[in-house]
Amino acid sequence: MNVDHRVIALIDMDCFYVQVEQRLQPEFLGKPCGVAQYYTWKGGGLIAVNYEARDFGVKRGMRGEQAKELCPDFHVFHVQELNGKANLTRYRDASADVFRVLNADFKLVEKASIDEAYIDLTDDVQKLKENKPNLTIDDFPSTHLASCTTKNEDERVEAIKSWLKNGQSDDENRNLDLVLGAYLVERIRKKIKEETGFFCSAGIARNKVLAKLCCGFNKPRKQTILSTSDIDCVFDKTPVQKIQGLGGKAGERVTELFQVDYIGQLRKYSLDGLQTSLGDKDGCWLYNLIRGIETTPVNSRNLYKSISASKNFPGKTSLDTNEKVRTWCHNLAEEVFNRLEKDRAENKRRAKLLTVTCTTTTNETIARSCPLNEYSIDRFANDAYRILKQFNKSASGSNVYSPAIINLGIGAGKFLDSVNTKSIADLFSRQTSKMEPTGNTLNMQESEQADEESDDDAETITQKPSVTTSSQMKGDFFRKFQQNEERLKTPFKPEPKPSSSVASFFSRYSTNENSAHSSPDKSDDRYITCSKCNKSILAWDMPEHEDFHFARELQMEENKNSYQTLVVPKPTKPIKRKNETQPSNNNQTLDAFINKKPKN
Ligand code: DCP
Repeated sequence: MNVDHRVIALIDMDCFYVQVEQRLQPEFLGKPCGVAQYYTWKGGGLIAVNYEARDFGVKRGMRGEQAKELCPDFHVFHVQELNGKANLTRYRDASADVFRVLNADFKLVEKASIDEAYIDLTDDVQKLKENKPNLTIDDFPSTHLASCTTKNEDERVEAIKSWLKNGQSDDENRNLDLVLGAYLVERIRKKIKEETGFFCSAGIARNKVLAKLCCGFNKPRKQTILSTSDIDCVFDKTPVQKIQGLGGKAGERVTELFQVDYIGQLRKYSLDGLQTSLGDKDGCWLYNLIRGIETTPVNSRNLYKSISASKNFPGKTSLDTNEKVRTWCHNLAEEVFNRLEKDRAENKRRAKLLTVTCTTTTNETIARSCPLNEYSIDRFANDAYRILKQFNKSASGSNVYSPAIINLGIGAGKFLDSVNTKSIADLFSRQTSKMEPTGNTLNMQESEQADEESDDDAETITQKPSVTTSSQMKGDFFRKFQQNEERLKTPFKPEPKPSSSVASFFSRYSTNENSAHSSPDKSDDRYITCSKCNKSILAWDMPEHEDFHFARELQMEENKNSYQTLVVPKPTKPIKRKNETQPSNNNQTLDAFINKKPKN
């Protein structure tokens, strides 16, 4: 298939957490509201703000009290907490509701974040075309064009009408595909509203990057088509960092290196020119992207590969007594247990490996696993504690835990399908006997950190095979910064049984530019430095950020075939990827530029 002829949509829920709260308390519908997480200080930090409140200038990141100053009627919902941790269950469940609707109607749906999904509509559009539907402008009540030429409603209507009417010439035919895609998206958005109560917006284009970009053009409750013929004029006004994959440091460096502000300004560079600075793959990726070509496929993703909970204990809150370690083993075990039970009911499968990770004040990271024979909070907590006890260097008999723990995580993975696997118990017992040769001594599976991993490479969702080929355009350099497409690297694991339940927050974390802030103001107390990757993270993103690291560690472990000794030192210098092409001139290449150590 020529990927340039694909029709891709991105669906993005509007002010998602607020809508979830309003669904529970409908009396707040239509009123200015926001959702705050953690610190009750000054009304809590806002992580979601609805559009009514945005009209008053209220923004994400503000404190609830600040919002009330701008908008006296502002109402703050608070994220639930469980055992001192943010509990996102409510939003995950709401997300699953939305994905159930999407999966029921489309085959190729990719969860991009808790409230975003890509859909490959190419085949659906072809089928629709064969049926020669008699569509009118009334079928497109909320469809807009990301065009620089259509300026008002009349022009929008005329353009859509003409695309519908003249599906003959090559160009028009391609626009017809997009407009048919837009029709399908109008329909699914309506269905989402009817079945979940949630409003959403969408972008429809030829590839994921363009769909993501134009989705934001007419939020909320609207959708936007970005046709190939409009790319140049749109790109001329699009800041480099607005492009998916160029949002973080990669984008910053591109703007510095090429002295450009807008992505369209890069059009003047030849393929050779871009490749000389960026390397072959990334230069080629960018060269094509500017011309509207980006071939990353929509990958269906379904189930979690792991379920985990973790928490940071910075400074004085570090876990420095056996009692504290035991308590937190229990708290985290409880969260994991609850999510596992739910997963078992929904997905008919069982995890068979329990993993504990911790980072200590001496910056050592420990990860150990043991068989998971039964779902029980006490069992999880006891196993975790027994593992951790072995790393306590304080004198025996003392209640001190040393070195103290500053991050603790418990997770479960290696899922078995309990429907198709007859003898899970057998398997457990076989494994247990293999791993626990003596009495009640707990044998631990140890893990190691893959040396080529960068911080954003976690993937915890099982993928189904993709129908299109993987993009080879993005090279290692951009991939390090890519917020969404790293999954191409993930070892493919066929999913035996498609499921409508899609629930993971890791991709939301990894797609969210706000989560890891490249250079925050040091005095900004909203940011905390992650002890694992040294990134500055918004305080309210920290629970997910920790889970993200934890999941990555768990997955690395899952991907291993043999039991090996683990040492996970804290990385002190940038890790070089395997097969990374060396820049021809270290001082001139973007690669060298990015890997350069900060001056202070
Ligand atoms: N979220 C979060 N922390 C952040 C950003 C977002 O917890 N730093 C949560 C709250 C959001 C949800 O994720 O409701 C989805 O994030 P989006 O960035 O999609 O923002 P919204 O859906 O809130 O608003 P929009 O309508 O602009 O997409």
